[in-house]
Amino acid sequence: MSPQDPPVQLRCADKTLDLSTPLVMGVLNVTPDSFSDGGRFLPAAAAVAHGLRMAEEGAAIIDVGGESTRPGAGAVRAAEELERILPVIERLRAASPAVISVDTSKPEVMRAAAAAGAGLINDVRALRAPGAMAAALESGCAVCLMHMQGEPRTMQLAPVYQDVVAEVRAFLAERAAACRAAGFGAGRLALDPGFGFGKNLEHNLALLRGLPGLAADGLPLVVGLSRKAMLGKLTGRGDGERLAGSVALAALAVLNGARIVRAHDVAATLDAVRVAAAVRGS
Ligand code: 8Y7
Repeated sequence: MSPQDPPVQLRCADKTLDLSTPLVMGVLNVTPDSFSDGGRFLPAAAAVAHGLRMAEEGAAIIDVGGESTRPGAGAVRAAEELERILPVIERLRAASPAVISVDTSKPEVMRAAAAAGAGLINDVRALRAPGAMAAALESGCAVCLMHMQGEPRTMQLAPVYQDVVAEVRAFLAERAAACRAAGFGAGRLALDPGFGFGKNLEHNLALLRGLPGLAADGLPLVVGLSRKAMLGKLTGRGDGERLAGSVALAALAVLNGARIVRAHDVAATLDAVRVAAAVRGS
């Protein structure tokens, strides 16, 4: 970024994020397999406490998700998703200055989450669900448009591209253009290549190398690499042992231009992001 450029900002309803230094988005999964004994009872208090801890560690954004989008995951009804996330959004909103993000593709969930205080919609389907574009537009929230090939249940079976970087870039440009045509103003959009969403290891590595050219129109880039399967392939480590690899990828992503890094381990990731940003000179 040259000194004459306007500051990069993300307008998240009543809050504005300054992206002139890269930020960390903390992952807060509110699904039965994350904050409970596996039964129906979802202790919102535990999820809120974890969200507040991530904010204290320096997360500028807390990404609250009630529908698992991990490879192989099934669908969740809107009512159930709302029952999981609304109490958490309301309480985080009241207790923390962080921007609350809602990880959803459903228009009714977008509307209710925005009314409860969310400022960012993180949609792995990039507002392609019927009604999602209008709901997101009216919400006043910023939107993260992510690329995914296929659907979570089957996307990792056999992802195929001719040129993964070109195809992801074209998809993101098309979704950004559709949003602008629908009325999204400057500063309300961010783009994400969707690491691991219908991508094998070679695809993910190509996207990481190609990151500097992915958002040709200058929209801020979000990346999510934390604990992902590509780290298992590269290091041989299981889910709980990927902190060092995740932090390395976060630094490389920022060096290649990422402005927001979605991560589970906020304190360590923020250190890596600050170091990489200093090297990059942003
Ligand atoms: C991403 C994401 C997930 C990502 C964005 C996981 C919800 C899988 N990954 N959202 N969500 N980018 N924007 O392993 O990479 O966290 S879920």
